[in-house]
Amino acid sequence: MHTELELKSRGGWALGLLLGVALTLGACGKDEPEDKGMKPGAQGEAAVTATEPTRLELSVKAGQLYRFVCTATTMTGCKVQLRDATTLEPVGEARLSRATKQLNFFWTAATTGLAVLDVQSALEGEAGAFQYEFTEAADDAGDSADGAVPQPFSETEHAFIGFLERPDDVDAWRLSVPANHILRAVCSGFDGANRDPDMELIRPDGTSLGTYNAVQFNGGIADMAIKNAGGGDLLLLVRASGPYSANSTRYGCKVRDAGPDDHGDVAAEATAITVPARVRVDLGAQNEVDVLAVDLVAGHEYLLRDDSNNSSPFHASTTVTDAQGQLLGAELASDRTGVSFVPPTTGRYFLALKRARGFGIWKWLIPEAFGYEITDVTP
Ligand SMILES: [Ca+2]
Ligand SMILES: [Ca+2]
Ligand SMILES: [Ca+2]
Repeated sequence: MHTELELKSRGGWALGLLLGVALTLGACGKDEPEDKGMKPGAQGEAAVTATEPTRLELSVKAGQLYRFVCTATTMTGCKVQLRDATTLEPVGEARLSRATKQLNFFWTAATTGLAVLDVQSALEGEAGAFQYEFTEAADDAGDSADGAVPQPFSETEHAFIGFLERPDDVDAWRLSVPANHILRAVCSGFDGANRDPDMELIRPDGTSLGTYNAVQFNGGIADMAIKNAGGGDLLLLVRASGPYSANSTRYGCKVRDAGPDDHGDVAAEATAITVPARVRVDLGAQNEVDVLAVDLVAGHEYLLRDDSNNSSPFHASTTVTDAQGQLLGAELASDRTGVSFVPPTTGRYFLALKRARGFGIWKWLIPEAFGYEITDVTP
């Protein structure tokens, strides 16, 4: 028979809680400007109606970078509009998450005081709920060698996430790539298709080794592959690309060491082969050259061909030089049909192979490995 007592004590507890809330609210209502608005570190959950955005007031300091993360829980995505705290006019464009539930909105406060953010569903006219987190932020990687942030680099693929906090932000990531190894990297945007950031690989002195954008496999190349001839750390630069929704954008990168180049790039580092030969040649890296050395007999006819069992129009083309470095044939079409070469003198020749496109329909990824053949077909 203690039910009534239990109810009474519960009622007392609830009343106490209400009083506490009222006192807290009273304390908040003292109208001290510096106490206004949500403080960095605030997080919570809120709802939007189909017609009205939810207006949030945030306490900010001039010159400070802030991050507001909206994660849609029962709506399609988030749309955020920054407004002038006095006039309530929009400041900058509204940002919305498209393919993902989460929107990371960054901005630098122009003045100290209040910032006003309107949150809506990314889908116009949709009601729903979202979670938010408001924090101070800092650029995650410097723009150049000085502020570059190291990332692990090995034959095990390593993935990391970065943010372009400003439309003109550049993030420099430092990678220790062993000499003559091939780095493979790809960075993709999280904000839907065709919104991948631009990538560039440079040496710390600023020398560019190549650029890449992952949009639609960049016309048949699934990632950025660059050989680190000579060694030394490389910097992966990530920046917004033209068609990319630059501001407040999260991206993910994957990097890995694809191992050493299989054949040297110059005659002095050529792989020696003996006729007849069939050699696997990997030409996956940008502008890659693989050089083979072979001894040939004057007046014999040699067939140079790519015996790759692929249906693409790509092949390894051959540039022939003699031992003195004299050019005897540039980018010969050593494709599946093959091309013949008759050496003028007996001696050593160098065959520099490069990936080339011939005739035929090509629909998908560009092949990287080729089966290069040299045979004596003297009649
Ligand atoms: Ca950044
Ligand atoms: Ca190679
Ligand atoms: Ca090579």
